Amino acid sequence: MSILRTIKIFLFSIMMIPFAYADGIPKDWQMWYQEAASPVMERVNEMHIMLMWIITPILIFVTVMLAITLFRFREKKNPTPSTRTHNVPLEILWTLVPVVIVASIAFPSVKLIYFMDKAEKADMTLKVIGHQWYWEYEYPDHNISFDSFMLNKDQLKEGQIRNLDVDKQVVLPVDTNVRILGTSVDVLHSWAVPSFGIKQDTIPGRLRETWVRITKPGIYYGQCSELCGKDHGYMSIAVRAVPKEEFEAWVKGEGGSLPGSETAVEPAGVVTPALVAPIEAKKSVGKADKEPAMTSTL
Ligand SMILES: [Cu+2]
Repeated sequence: MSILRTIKIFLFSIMMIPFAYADGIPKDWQMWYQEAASPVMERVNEMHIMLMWIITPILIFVTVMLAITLFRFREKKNPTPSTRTHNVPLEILWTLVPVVIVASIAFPSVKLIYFMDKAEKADMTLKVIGHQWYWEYEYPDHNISFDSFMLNKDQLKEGQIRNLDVDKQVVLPVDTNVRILGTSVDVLHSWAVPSFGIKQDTIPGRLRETWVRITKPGIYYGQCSELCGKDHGYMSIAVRAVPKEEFEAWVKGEGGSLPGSETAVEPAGVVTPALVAPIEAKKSVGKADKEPAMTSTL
């Protein structure tokens, strides 16, 4: 391949980056993240672009400097090397400039970490429990729980995706702040859905929190992202985001209850020990005598 052709392909690939977004699934030759479907992922994208603008000039600058140094100060052309060891203004400059660069990255980065941390005001809760090797889901506000297994090759129906589709999808309403609580009953797992900007470790005996507000209906795929044993690669995640009315119909179809109705056990937006895995629940109840219950009043 000629150099000109390589350059042409490279430039074309860069131009195509904005169009290379996938929709909730990875695609062949994908060059960017999957399409953002939550405010968190939109901000992750923005952060990524900002970082590219910072690191690309640095990369070019260092490469050019290195090339100039290699060429101009080669032994043949420069037989007597300089013995200079200090240059105060230069040393101040090459200390201050990186400090400014790192600080300009650190502030937006920390801001984003806090934004990802938890929902300001959660409308409902989804609990994710990692097992070797499948996911269990609970909707404490709706009295629903089920296991979700990846489909084997011979179970796939027309249009389903190998190694990503599952026997029972997580269904969530769009435009709703969903608190996601993650835990595990055996080893470390990680509930990761790229379009949501979520990669949350699920840890036995602990409860981790994150959140999502899905911006558009669709099916979003993910996988376990923590090496958790022999079937680690087969713990797929499929989230179907639907309009609110459709979600309510799904809840009824699953035999669940809507918050506010008579059978609802917990009001939405409150974390109680009952949401914690059985072992965690026992701990929380034990602690409740001495400390206030683990309740966040939003
Ligand atoms: Cu896992």
